[in-house]
Amino acid sequence: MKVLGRKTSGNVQKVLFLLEELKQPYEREDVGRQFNNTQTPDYLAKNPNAKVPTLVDGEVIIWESNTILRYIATKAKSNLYPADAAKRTHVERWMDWQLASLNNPYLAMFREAKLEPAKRSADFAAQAAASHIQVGSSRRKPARVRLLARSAHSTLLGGVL
Ligand SMILES: N[C@@H](CCC(=O)N[C@@H](CS)C(=O)NCC(=O)O)C(=O)O
Repeated sequence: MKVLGRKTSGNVQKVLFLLEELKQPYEREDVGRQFNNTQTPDYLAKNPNAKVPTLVDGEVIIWESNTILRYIATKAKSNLYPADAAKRTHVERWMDWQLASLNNPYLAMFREAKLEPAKRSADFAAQAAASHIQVGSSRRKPARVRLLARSAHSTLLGGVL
């Protein structure tokens, strides 16, 4: 399998984490942002959204990171993506939740968290709380964003990850 995508992308990283976790052999090629190579006819033929990651597995070409994760786990018959329909929903609901409910507010918070506190919007703290995201700081990382490990979330995030 070949992962097309820069390793600084979170969506690429989740694919790499799964491949490593399942000990699957793979190659990775630098694509995206600073490499300025997502608008080529060759890449657009593989991924019409011009985003990363894209997975190439022989004749099979897949875009959308969560779809790629499901493909890899299914192919490897991993219990990270259970065959049992009911058990599987426990993984899928969090993947769907991440995409539909967490991702956009998280990205907004992530970008704003890098700013000096004085430059953040007035409702930054309220938005962070509403989106289950906590912004903190440490000496090593001036701004960090982390998902609150609330009991409601930790059951599965903690259980699966
Ligand atoms: N929903 C898509 C989002 C893909 C996406 O937005 N990827 C970002 C990186 S995280 C990207 O391609 N940015 C532009 C670039 O790197 O050229 C997925 O999960 O694969």
